[in-house]
Amino acid sequence: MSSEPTPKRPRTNPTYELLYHPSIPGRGEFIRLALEAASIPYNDVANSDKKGYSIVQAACSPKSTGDTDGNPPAFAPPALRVPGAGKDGKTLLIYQTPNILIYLGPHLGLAPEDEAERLWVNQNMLTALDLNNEAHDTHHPIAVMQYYEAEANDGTDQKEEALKKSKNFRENRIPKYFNFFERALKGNEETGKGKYLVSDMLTYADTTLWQVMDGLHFAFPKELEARSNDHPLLFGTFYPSIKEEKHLKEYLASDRRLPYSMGVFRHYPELDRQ
Ligand SMILES: N[C@@H](CCC(=O)N[C@@H](CS)C(=O)NCC(=O)O)C(=O)O
Repeated sequence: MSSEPTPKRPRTNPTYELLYHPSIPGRGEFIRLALEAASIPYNDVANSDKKGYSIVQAACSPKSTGDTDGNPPAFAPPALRVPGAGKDGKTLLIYQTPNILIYLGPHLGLAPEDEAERLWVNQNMLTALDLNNEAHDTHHPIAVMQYYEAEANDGTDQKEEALKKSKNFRENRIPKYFNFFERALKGNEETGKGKYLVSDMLTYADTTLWQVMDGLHFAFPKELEARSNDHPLLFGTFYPSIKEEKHLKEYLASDRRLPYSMGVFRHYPELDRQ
């Protein structure tokens, strides 16, 4: 799948290449949302070409000591390639979701000018990614490399632990994070109108938190429904407003937006509120 949102400004950006697993939103979605919110064209390498995933695998190969452009090895996707931005005008390769967002933010117009505000954006984005990681661990509390489903599991069942982990996540961690973000929105309400976490503009903290909330709606629909009235700005203003942002609305309705399946956010009804 090739990604070509309508540019909203003369194209001065290089053609960004997103290196991620094919067919799932996963952590790649945090990068896609930032690029889409800014309406900047990019190549979603593993989804745009059948052979694309081999490029991702080569970039994150456990045997790599670096690439021919002088970039050090990457541990895991998502990674971003930026032609012309590397050493001596070569292609830059960076990875780690937050690192990529921090790099892209100013280039995409999704970061405030003010240094303090930028740091606030970063800390909100990092906190939202912490929540994302905890959501992942609900179905993989023991071993990342083993399946959740018992029958596919080499006899190492993490279902029982997943039930305990999910209960704790739903009862303690979700409200703690949601209370925090509600307070952050409240503190910025005068400027951000409950729509934005920092200042009066859309930032990559907003797109990141929005994606985590959306994924949680998919994974834990009953839990989120039960909690929606506890956090009026988060559920009543922020979540519905961000998806109405012009370019995000177009993206979310497009076939570039991949459905949730077996990534970070999975819907196992037994892990949701009963
Ligand atoms: N902290 C990293 C985590 C990267 C990560 O866990 N990537 C997953 C896909 S979402 C992966 O392919 N991991 C392979 C591995 O950890 O062996 C980030 O935020 O980018």
